[in-house]
Amino acid sequence: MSIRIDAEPEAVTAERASTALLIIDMQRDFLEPGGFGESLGNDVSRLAAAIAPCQAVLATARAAGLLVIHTREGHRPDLTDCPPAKWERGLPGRRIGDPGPMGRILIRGEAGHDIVPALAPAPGEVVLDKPGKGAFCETDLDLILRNRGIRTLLVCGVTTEVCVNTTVREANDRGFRCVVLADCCGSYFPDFHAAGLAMIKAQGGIFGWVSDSAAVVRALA
Ligand code: TIU
Repeated sequence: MSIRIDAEPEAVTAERASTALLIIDMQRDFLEPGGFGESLGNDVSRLAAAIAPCQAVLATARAAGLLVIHTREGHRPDLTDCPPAKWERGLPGRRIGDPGPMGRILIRGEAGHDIVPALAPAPGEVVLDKPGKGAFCETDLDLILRNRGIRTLLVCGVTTEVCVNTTVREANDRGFRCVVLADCCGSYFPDFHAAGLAMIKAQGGIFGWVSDSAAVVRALA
């Protein structure tokens, strides 16, 4: 069954069966105080606005039977998968692997690494752990999408200019069509959020389309 989603630079048409919802890194470590986002010097309260629109899209995608994939950025407890160039980021004593109020920062299995409760994965949904910013880097995302015949990704998550943009760029080069939902994304920097979205839809949609939660709910209802 075809769906048509209002978007920029123009509406996008896709097949329901080949469309997946990809929710990137809606983790406590990025959205709540005491985690990785705050350790980098950021005001984490800026990301909360994305939660409710993500919930609306997630509920709609579940009802429509779309493949749902949640990603989590994080590392093994022994940090063997954390490049030194990445570990060096953040305030000393509050780097990846250091103890914080939500457990060790950005470490798999710790409370801060969990997805926020409002967007908790349901049984049967894919939860994909990734060591990098892009969701394809050193993961089996490409394999999963191809095995399920996915061609179009509805993309939500944080942060707009870091993990969302990196993933969308990687997805484009692998041949996937990306529809980024503006109100379902968030950044610690409003200017970067706006620029990150503008870069996707510029030049006739060089990396895909920009839409929003209401348009997806309308299209899938
Ligand atoms: N720092 C920042 O804006 N983002 C990240 O480190 N990771 C994600 O975007 N998920």
